[in-house]
Amino acid sequence: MATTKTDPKLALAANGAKKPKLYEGLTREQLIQAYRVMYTSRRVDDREILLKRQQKIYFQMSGAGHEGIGVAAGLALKSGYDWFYPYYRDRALCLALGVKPYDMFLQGVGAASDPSSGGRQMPSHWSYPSLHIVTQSSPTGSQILQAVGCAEGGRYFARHPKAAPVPASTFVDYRQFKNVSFQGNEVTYVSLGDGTSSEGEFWEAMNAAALEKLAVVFCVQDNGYAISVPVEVQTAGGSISRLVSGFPNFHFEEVDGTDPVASYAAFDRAVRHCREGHGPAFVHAHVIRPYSHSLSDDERLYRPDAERERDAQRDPVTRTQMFLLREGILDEKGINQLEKEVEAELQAAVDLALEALPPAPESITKFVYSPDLDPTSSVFDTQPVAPEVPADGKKPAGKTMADLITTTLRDEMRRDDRIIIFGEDVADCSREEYLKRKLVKGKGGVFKLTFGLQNEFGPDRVFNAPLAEAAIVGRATGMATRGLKPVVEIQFFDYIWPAMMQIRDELSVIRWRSNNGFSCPVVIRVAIGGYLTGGAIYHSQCGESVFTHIPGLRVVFPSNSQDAAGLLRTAIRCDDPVLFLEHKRLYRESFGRAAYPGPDYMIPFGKAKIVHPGTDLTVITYGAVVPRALQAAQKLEREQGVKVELIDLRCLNPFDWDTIAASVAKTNRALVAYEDTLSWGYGAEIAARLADQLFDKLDAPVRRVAAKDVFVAYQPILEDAILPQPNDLFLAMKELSEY
Ligand SMILES: Cc1ncc(C[n+]2csc(CCOP(=O)(O)OP(=O)(O)O)c2C)c(N)n1
Ligand SMILES: [Mg+2]
Repeated sequence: MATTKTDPKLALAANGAKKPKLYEGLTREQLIQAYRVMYTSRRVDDREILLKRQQKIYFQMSGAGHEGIGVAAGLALKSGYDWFYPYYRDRALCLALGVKPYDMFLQGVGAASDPSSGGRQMPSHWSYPSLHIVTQSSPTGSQILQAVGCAEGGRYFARHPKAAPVPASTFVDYRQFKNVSFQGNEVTYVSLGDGTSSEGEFWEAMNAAALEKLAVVFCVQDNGYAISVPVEVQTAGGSISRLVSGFPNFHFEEVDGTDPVASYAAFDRAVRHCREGHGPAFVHAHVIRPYSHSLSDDERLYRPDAERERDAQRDPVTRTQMFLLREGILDEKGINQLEKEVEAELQAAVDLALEALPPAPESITKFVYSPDLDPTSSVFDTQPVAPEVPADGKKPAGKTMADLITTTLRDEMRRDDRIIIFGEDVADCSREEYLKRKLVKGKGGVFKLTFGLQNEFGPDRVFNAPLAEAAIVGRATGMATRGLKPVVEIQFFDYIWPAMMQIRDELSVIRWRSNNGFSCPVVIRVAIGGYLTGGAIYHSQCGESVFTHIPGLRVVFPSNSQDAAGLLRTAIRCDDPVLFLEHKRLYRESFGRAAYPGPDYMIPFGKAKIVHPGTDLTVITYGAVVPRALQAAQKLEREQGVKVELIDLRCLNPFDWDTIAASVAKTNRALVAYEDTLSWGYGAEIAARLADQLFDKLDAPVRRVAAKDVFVAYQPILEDAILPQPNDLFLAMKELSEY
């Protein structure tokens, strides 16, 4: 245990009075308080283990062995000022920051009043908004990228303070429900285990933090094991410190994390480096794990007694107690007294928590989406402005979907300083001086939809991200938690999968799992779809139903430029995360061009459009199948007099059941058409609902037309055979109308 480094001669103050002895800057009172936190932390674990054995709580995850580094971090950082992305072993840190044992027991019993999640998350999944402890999940490592985004968010507001106040806008938007706080020199803490440092997201986060010189302290709590896997099997060479040592701009510390004094000294240096703006820091703390991985694990199956006894010699709680006695900071009586007080507090907290009411079953759907701003409401129903008539009186040329998406992004960025755009290639030119010297025109995306935005709004608001999709979504999630509105781009739908963990397990569930404590209304724009002649497997995929299956995520898929403008604006202004799917084939198609609908044009989510009215058959579709189905419907009407009612859903989650139901009640026949592979696709849900709710209205089976159950091939003859064509749609419509 580190003792004072103060020269004894200097311990005498100028007036001769003895200065109180400090331990790496910590006073005796602070050390007693540190011990109280560590002891409390261990005893909360012990109480939880007992409660679990008595079947009064349902899970237990201990912070045992990690108390030293936890309390040190709590002493070096400021609660409610700095930001925290702790992991499940950070019980001592949370206690040091002000969380009460009672709050922890409430989560254990799954109480309605559990401040972290209202009974939705297992214990040790911390979330305390007023302390800036951001809701934590179970996937190892997904918090790390968000911590980077959180630090970026804080820095953005410090550099652009006028983005922070809620504007007195004529139109409601997410800002009314997103108060921003920032300090200018705040630090973001993120922790993880040694095993978690094997996750790709860890490396993406380290890279981003180093590149951006962000004030993030990465704390690896190395207990030598990831469940049963020892560190030498996990980390090449057995030392994460050695592996990360080449990252620039970092301050590095490696410390005995069972020693709170040495840990505090290391943390203090790390935090100072960050707070002074020099960049991120890395604290590698060697700790122990005396209670197995969790209550479901028995480490004696893979660790011999001798090894476990070696660890026990380093137990941080016992060591700190010995240290206090040795230094004369507390005597045995004092220790006993402190421990008795803690036990009494815990007993009272447990008794109270066991009486807490469970959440009401009816509450389960609360906070899947924003309770404040409903994007299906009339607030988002505005009319397009009349197009300007050119001087020559000729009808103005319609704008492409690409044009209107760019225009909408520009309009919204002018209106809202919290919008930032990043992704792969989205900037005009990362080497700013080329733009300034007018040596280059700028790129603005592989489809050029963000062209000119960096030029107008600057590199703080429009910038290229490293090629790392999880990082794009994870950073955006962290930024949005702080109140920014990231509108990020995934270059091709085919490459969204590295971000899937962030989308499925983080972005879409943060509001729900924190019981509305946190939210992250990010917009993810994604170029999707085939019909490209040459796009092949990896530039043509659909797969929207994978995302419509995720509660908490809005999914939009426009088929024409006016809808794209109206829906993108709703996506940006609304208070929920949105996946905005842009069909590449439609970007510059002559179908569906339209005049600029104005800077406030919005379409509510979940409102379909009847593209072609009819009475004989309902066709439900969206995206690039809309023009193909329209062609087929027009031919069927011409040749057979069959009147097809063609519905463009525009928004896939929520979708407009009322329009579908009203149409099918009238036509008694339904065909669902979509570009994605047939089986388990988006049409399956619509077909199932039709069968369930409109069975007595149907005069024919519900049919589907979709892609074959294979990937999209390169050779155009194969692509044509794979994707639904106008003739496939024509034949299916004809057959169904004759049924
Ligand atoms: C992405 C993901 N994979 C697997 C798991 C299951 N799991 C939970 S904890 C854990 C080990 C983590 O070890 P480490 O990072 O060293 O942290 P420690 O528990 O030792 O503190 C695993 C594999 C998970 N939660 N998330
Ligand atoms: Mg570990």
